[in-house]
Amino acid sequence: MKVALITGVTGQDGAYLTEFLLKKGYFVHGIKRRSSLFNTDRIDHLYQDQHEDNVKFKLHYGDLTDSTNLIRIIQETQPDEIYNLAAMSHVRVSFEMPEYTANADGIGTLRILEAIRTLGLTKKTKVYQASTSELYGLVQAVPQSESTPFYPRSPYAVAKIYGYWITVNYREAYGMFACNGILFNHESPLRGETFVTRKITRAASKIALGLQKCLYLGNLSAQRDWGHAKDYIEAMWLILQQEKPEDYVIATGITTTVRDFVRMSFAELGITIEFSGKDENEKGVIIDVDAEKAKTLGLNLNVLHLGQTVVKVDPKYFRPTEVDLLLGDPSKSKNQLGWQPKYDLPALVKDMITSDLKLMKKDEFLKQGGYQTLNYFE
Ligand code: NDP
Ligand code: GDR
Repeated sequence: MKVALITGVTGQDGAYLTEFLLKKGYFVHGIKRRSSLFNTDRIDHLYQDQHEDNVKFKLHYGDLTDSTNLIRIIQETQPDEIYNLAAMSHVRVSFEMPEYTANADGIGTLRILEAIRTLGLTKKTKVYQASTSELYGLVQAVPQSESTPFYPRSPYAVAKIYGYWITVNYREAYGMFACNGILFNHESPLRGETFVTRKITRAASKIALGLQKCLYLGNLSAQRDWGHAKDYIEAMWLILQQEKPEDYVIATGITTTVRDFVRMSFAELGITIEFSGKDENEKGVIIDVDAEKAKTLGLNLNVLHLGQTVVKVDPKYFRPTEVDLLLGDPSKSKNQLGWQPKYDLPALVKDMITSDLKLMKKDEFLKQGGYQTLNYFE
């Protein structure tokens, strides 16, 4: 039985990858951080009572900033494959926490690689490093491929560029099977709530139910190459199953503005939005509602009115330096890995809206029953 160790197991990708590897028959170890509240929501359905026989999924407390902890976990678990997914992954937040981001996302990668070397596992343990399209940053060329030069635009991207190169260096210096997946943005119903797609699908669902009036966003003109996380974690696995260790771009090859993602999300709920104005004064207004569609979704769009402003710009979400355009060229991964995504953008939006509408209806139901908030101090 193959053994995998996943850092960042409680995150979006960690959850999907755990499910995928368990289905493939792996024994999966995951590293989770200690927190004062439960942080395993995304993987609770996969967790087994550790007293049962045949346990195939085990969690270990750990942190990418703690070398000795990582060395001990890797020694105990002797993994065939390590997927290094843990990171302070929010680009905007990295401007507020640059030093921590460098430590976890940059040096954290080194700690994993060095632990493998220290333990004499360089020939046994393969490493997948979660690199990112943010490395391309300020546009040098489009579409962006494995040979496009990098120009990072945030403390996050600068930390990840260290992770990228230290992975290449350990591969070349010590013959390790260590690879970078340069993944473009990938989303899902499990996406963190403060990333733009999930922020939009949650807010659109709430607005359609009359639970929220307006959605405040930053740069609506940013363009991203968005795919589905379920497709992208499969590419991670494929990268480690090849004969030779190499780096791969994983993307859809289509780019879309944040503004269009907003339009598509509302449209999925039967609401047509038109944008007007410029920069900080741009706003999105309802110009039509599709009563038939709303009915099939169990929505009463009477809570909305034509001309209602449902999207506004709040400059606090602008970034000191922005990445304007990401568009990946996935030719190498399609040709060499045989990777083929199953979801396109409309299918992704539909999946996220379906899931968030269900969640928000639950909220609405609880609110009607008087259970909106739980006050611990009552
Ligand atoms: P998430 O933010 O959803 O998950 C990040 C995970 O890392 C969480 O489990 C988090 O734990 C954990 N983590 C954060 N800091 C530490 C630390 N110091 N020590 C140990 N664990 C830590 O990210 P995604 O799942 O979306 O992304 C996975 C990886 O891929 C990340 O490295 C990200 O930077 C990278 N990436 C993501 C892309 C995307 O579009 N999603 C695209 C390209 C790269 P906790 O749950 O406790 O917060
Ligand atoms: P990104 O994702 O920075 O590309 O990093 P995010 O969803 O945060 O932003 C995408 C674009 O949308 C613009 N934007 C907003 N972003 C957020 N979060 N909130 C807003 O209100 C908002 N309004 C507009 C942003 O300016 C940006 O241009 C993600 C992360 O998962 C990284 O870890 C990963 O490496 C990259 O994708 C690839």
